[in-house]
Amino acid sequence: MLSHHKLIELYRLMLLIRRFELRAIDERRQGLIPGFIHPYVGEEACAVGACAALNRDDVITSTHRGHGHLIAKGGDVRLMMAELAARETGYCAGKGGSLHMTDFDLGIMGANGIVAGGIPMAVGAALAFKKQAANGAPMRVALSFFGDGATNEGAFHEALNLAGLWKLPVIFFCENNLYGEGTPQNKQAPVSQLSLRAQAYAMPGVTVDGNDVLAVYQATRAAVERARHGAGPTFIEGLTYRYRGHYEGDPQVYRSPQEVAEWQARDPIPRFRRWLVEAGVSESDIEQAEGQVLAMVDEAVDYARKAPPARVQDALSGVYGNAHNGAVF
Ligand SMILES: Cc1ncc(C[n+]2csc(CCOP(=O)(O)OP(=O)(O)O)c2C)c(N)n1
Ligand SMILES: [Mg+2]
Repeated sequence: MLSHHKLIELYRLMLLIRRFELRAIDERRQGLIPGFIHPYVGEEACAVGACAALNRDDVITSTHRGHGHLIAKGGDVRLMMAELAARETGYCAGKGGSLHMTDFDLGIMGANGIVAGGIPMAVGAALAFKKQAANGAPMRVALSFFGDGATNEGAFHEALNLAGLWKLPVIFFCENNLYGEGTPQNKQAPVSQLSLRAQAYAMPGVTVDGNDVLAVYQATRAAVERARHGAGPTFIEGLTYRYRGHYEGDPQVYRSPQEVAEWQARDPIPRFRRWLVEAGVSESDIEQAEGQVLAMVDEAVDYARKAPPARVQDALSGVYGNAHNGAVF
């Protein structure tokens, strides 16, 4: 069982993702942030539950809906907000925006604008980890986040095939939010339970309530144990839902307000808050975490506002290298 401290940490991180994104949406409307945002609002339990089962030196790959993954793996919200605001002090020196934030020190191999693009990257990392472990290093684990739509891409199937064949230490975490852009799942795949797809690649596939942070944590923990002990990959499907559009500004003609309301009744954040209170965590500890989150988001906006804008003359530096070392290849 998790300690009180760790339980509050799960709540704090989910709330930080929610508040960070709602604030970013607001700041975008007011002009601080150019470019697109694909909000993760509603899906926070997936990122937080899964990353809570990883070590700092394990790695994740992310998606176009990546803010939650970064924050859950320890990403700095000041550098994230500065990046969204196209500032020189942001994660990619203000040149990448929402879709490219990366932090190798934290094992974050990057947000990714290419649907399913992160999945083979995680398999490559897992192959390296397996080879390093054969030379005596502790086994590290790679976890790839991707959506339901990504499971219809060739890259998904090729990556799972090799991971299953080579028994690599990788976890495939599918955030099934029922839609790929505006296309509902029954119009894009012949199976509705996506974890069944794991069978074709000789790995366990489990479906969990992706709005229950503890259920996600437990499933991921079991998968991490398997991977660390050389038993190979696991596919986890988290059933969840995004409360906002595919992108901020999406008119959402493909779904009904009733459907959204039904899922909002299962919001992972107030649900876990109620659970914490029932489990004996004090109101004051919870409120303290809530206060910290608000202060961090305010500080992130302040940091972004004060930072210098990205400069046109730096546009070609760091394109293929570390954005901070100015290298051009
Ligand atoms: C290879 C590729 N094809 C198409 C797109 C356009 N696109 C961006 S997001 C998206 C939907 C992805 O759906 P899903 O994987 O379920 O993720 P979700 O947006 O629901 O989180 C599509 C088709 C893209 N970015 N990359
Ligand atoms: Mg989806």
